[in-house]
Amino acid sequence: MKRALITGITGQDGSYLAELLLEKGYEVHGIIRRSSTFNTDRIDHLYQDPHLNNVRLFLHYGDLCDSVALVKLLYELKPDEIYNLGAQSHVRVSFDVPESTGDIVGLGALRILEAIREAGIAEKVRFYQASSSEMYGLVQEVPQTEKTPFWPRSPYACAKVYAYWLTVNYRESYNLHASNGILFNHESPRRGETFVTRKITRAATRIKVGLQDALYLGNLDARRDWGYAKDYVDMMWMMLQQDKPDDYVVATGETHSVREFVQETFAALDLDWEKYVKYDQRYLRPAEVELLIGDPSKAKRQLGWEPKVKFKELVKIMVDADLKLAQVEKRMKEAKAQD
Ligand code: NDP
Ligand code: GDR
Repeated sequence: MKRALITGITGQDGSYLAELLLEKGYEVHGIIRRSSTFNTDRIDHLYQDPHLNNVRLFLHYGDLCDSVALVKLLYELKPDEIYNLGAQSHVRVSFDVPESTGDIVGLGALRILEAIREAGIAEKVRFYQASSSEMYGLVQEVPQTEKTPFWPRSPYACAKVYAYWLTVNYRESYNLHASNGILFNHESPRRGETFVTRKITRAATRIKVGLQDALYLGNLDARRDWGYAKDYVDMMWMMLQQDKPDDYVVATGETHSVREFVQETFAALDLDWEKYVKYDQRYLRPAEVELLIGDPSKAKRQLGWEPKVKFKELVKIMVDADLKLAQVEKRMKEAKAQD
């Protein structure tokens, strides 16, 4: 049985990747952070009592800022595959907490790579680094490919560039099977609620059922290449099944503005978006990434990967899920009012 370790298992991608690996028969280990409130919502449905037989999901306390814990864990587990998904992943927030973002995203990747060497598993392990289209930042070329130069525009993106090059460097220096997935934005009903797509689908569905009356947003003109998280975790796994490590763009090849995402969402709910969407400058970034559109042809050519879900279907998946959530929320509110 193959053994995988996922950092960031409690996040959007970590939860889908854990599902995928369990389906494939892996033993899956995840690093979680101690928190005063539960932070395992996205993986609770996968959790099994460790006292039972045939358990294949194991959670370990740890942190990308704690080298000793990482070395110990890698030494004990000796995993076949490591997926480094842990991050302070919010671009706007990285301007507020640049140092800790750099510590987790940049040095965190370094700590895992060094832990691989320290644990003596560099020859057998395969390593995936969650690189990001944010590294392209200021537009140099359209669409963006594996060869497009980086021009990061936030502390988050600068840290991701550092982690990207470390991954390449450890591949070249130590012959490590280390690959970068340069993933463009990918979304789902499990997306964090402060990222723009989920913020929009949560708000519009709450407006629909009468729980909210306005949605405040920043820059509506920014354009993103939005895909579906479930499609993208397939590609993470595929990259580590190749004989040779490499770097791949993972994208849909389409770009849409935030305004179009708003329009599509409100139209799906039969609402006039202009009545509800308001501007708040607090959601602007000191430096913005205006246009992202990826060229996934290398992933298709070499690995046969193609996204199944595109923009309109993605919006529908998210709206349907959030509408159900809003309806439950409304019923709970009404039940409380009757108490
Ligand atoms: P999320 O923000 O949903 O999840 C981030 C995960 O990282 C959570 O499990 C979080 O734990 C964990 N984490 C945060 N800080 C630490 C730390 N100090 N030590 C260990 N773990 C930590 O991100 P996504 O799932 O959306 O993204 C996964 C990865 O892919 C990230 O690295 C992100 O930067 C990158 N990426 C994402 C894209 C996207 O569109 N989603 C596109 C390109 C790259 P907790 O739950 O406790 O907060
Ligand atoms: P991004 O995602 O920064 O691309 O990073 P986000 O959804 O936060 O922003 C996308 C675009 O929407 C504009 N925007 C707003 N954004 C947020 N969050 N809230 C708002 O109210 C709002 N109004 C407009 C933003 O300015 C931006 O242009 C995501 C993260 O998952 C990263 O971790 C990942 O690396 C990249 O995608 C690829």
